[in-house]
Amino acid sequence: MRGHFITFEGGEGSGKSTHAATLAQRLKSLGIEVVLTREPGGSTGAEIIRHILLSGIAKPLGAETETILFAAARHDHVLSTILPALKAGQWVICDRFIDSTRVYQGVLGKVDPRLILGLERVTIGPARPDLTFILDVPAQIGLARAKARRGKDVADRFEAESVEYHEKLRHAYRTLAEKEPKRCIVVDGRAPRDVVAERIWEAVEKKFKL
Ligand code: Z5A
Repeated sequence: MRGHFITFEGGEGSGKSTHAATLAQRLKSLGIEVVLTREPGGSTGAEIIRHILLSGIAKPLGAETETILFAAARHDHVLSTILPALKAGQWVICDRFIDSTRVYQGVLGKVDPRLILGLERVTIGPARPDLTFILDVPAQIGLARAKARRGKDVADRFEAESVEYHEKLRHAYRTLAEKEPKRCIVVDGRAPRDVVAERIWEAVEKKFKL
């Protein structure tokens, strides 16, 4: 039987990595085999492309080229990591996936939706998420958390964008969730960590009848 595929989405510092890892741990404690992965990245080829994208050197090439690079990374990730795990009956938890492209490159980057959806169809094949958590926090809070965690390191290509940009992202994620209510659940990421984790767990228990 195919395993289940859960993705985490949201703005910078919204708590995706924290809650993807917490959920993976809780599922593992029940004896479930889990692959915890991320985008861009999650496979050897995709991690190389991640460096190019987050360094910002591809930004001058334009939003379309960045979109194609994200798609190339996803193609390798899906083929090398996600599909083999799902076929083996494992659960896959992924920190960012197709909705990041739809929001960052599509809504914010104004890339033609036909290119976004065409690349999506080609790269993901049957690897469509069963459930997506959208962690919702005001941009100021997310950016402050990311900055505190980063310390003296330089902000990456996306973190360096303005607060206004990050607020638009938040709005775009909420709109996306309204369009796909069966797959997407918006979780208030401002709540304390254990409260957020419990909300996520309740939704997983309900969806997959654990
Ligand atoms: N991108 C794209 O444009 N198109 C695409 O198709 C894809 C990606 C796939 C990847 O950046 C960038 O690529 C991303 C979009 C773009 N850029 N942005 N912005 P990344 O992987 O380096 O970073 P990120 O995905 O944005 O995640 P992040 O900054 O690591 O944040 P996070 O995973 O959402 O948050 P976190 O690491 O779990 O938490 C941040 C801090 O807050 C940390 O210290 C936690 O301990 C703390 N935290 C977490 N939850 C709480 C609560 N509830 N209360 C208080 N503090 C908390």
